[in-house]
Amino acid sequence: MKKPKLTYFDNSASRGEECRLAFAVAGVDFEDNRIAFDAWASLKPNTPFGALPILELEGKPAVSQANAILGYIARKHELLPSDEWEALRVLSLLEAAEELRHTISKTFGIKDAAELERRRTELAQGPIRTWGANMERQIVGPFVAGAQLGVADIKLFVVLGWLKKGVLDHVPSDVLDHLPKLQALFENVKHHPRVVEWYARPR
Ligand SMILES: N[C@@H](CCC(=O)N[C@@H](CS)C(=O)NCC(=O)O)C(=O)O
Repeated sequence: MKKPKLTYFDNSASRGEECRLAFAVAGVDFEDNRIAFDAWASLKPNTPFGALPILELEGKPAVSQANAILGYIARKHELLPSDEWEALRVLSLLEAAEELRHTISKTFGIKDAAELERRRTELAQGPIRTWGANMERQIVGPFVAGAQLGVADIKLFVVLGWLKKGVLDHVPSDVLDHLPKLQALFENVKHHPRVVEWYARPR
């Protein structure tokens, strides 16, 4: 059986990284296909929706959409609760995390510096904090569904890691640090042995 092949950009961030991390946490040997940005233009028209990540399984055409890929990995490798309603709740959080990304990405490409500052400040004080408070209420603790790390924890870890890097101008890196359950979740994922192993691997 050929390994599953995950294709994404060669950076440890965003939608591709959370799929890689889900495979790593599940202990799956997968092909980690990383492409350079300058190779993207020629690959793009050959992907299902012109975006990455894509997943290829033996004998099947590529599929896209990070949350669908995460759902597949989670169902197959026990990163979702066995209770159907709990699983549904966890999957809903993957969508909520995507909504946050979409909200923030509306400010990408704003060229005017003052306008960017205004929009990002508004985001940080409003929608991002509201999203965080809503997400906080969804966490049983220490992980989303309780004691066991699952797929939503992995996605939240990557999204929170993005905010914490402070790479979004005018969005303070500690914008969600006041939320204890989200912070504990982030730290618990970061220190999970499989996650530590993933980031310590030789590259
Ligand atoms: N809805 C898609 C969005 C995928 C997406 O926007 N991917 C970005 C990278 S995170 C991308 O491929 N950007 C390059 C492009 O759109 O040309 C998903 O969740 O996977």
